Amino acid sequence: MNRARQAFRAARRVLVITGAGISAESGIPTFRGEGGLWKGFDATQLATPQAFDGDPELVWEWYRWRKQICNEASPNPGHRAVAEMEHREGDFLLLTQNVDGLHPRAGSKKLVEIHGCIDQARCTRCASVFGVPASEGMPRCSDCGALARPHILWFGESYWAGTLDRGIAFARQADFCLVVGTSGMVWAPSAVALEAKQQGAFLVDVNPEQSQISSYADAWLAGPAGAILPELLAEVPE
Ligand code: BJW
Ligand code: ZN
Repeated sequence: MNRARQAFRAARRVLVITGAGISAESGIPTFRGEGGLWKGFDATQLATPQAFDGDPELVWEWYRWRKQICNEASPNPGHRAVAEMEHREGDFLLLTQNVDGLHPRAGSKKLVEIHGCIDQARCTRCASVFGVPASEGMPRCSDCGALARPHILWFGESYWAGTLDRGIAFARQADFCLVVGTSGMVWAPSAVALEAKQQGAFLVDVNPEQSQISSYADAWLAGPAGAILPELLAEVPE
C-alpha cells in the first residue's frame, strides 16, 4: 500500500481501468463467479450478436432486468474515490468496462465506457443511439422504426472508434495505472493495462482475488475496492 500510495502521489498521468468488481459492493453481480448467472444463462451466452439474432426478446429481457438492478443501485466509496482522483493535478482517464452508469453518477467525467451503457439502445438499421424507453418489450428506433438493440459491446464485436484507441494512447503516456475489480479475462481492457506497464507505468491491481493482472502488477492490493481505494487516497502522517 505504501509503495502504491507514493507512486500515485508522484504520478502526473493516471489511468484507471475498472471492471464489475468495483460495483459488487453496490450489489451488482459480477460476470464470473458466484451470482454471475441469470436464469441459467451467463454473459458469454447472452452478450453476443448471435444471441440477439436468435432471440432478441430474451436478450432484451436480460438487459431490462440488469438495467433495473443498476438503476436501483448507488455508487459506493470505490466509485467516489475514483471520481476524486480525477480532481488531482495532472492528466487523468477512466476506462471502465462497466455498463452500470455508477461512475458517472459518482461524478466521474473524464471517462470512457468502453463496453457501452445499459441505459442506451441503438438502432440495428441506422445506428442512431437513444435512451431505452421505460415501456416493456423491444424498443424500436424513433427515427426509422427498425428494431433496436442494447448499445453494448458484445463478444466478437470490434471496439468503437474513440474508445479502445483512446485508452491505448493514454496508456502509452501514463505513469500510474490502477486496475480495479476485473478478472482481466476479456481482451482488450487487460491489454491496455499491460501496455501501460510495458511503457513504464507503475501498475496496481485492486482485487480480493488473484486476477490475470495481479502477477504483472508492481503492487497487488488484495481487498475490496470500497475499502482499498479510499485508503490509497488518504493522507498518511510521515
Ligand atoms: C472485486 C470485488 C470488490 C469482486 N472489489 N474487486 C481468445 C483469446 C483471447 C481473446 C479472445 C479469444 N476469443 C475471443 C476473444 C476476444 C474477446 C475476449 O476477450 N474473450 C475472452 C473472454 C476469451 N473479446 C471481445 O470479443 C471484445 N472485442 C474484441 O476483442 O474485438 C476484436 C475482435 C473481434 C473479433 C474476434 C476477435 C477480436 C469485446 C468484448 C466485449 C465484452 N463484453 C462484456 C458483456 C457486455 C457488457 C454487458 O452486458 O455488461 O463485458 S463480457 C463481460 O466481461 C462484460 C465485462 O465488462 C467484461 C469484463 O468482466 P469483468 O469486469 O472483469 O468482470 P468479472 O466478473 O470477470 O470479474 C470481476 C472481478 O472483480 C473478479 O476478479 C473479482 O475477484 C473481483 N471483485 N468483488 C474489487 N469488492
Ligand atoms: Zn433507425
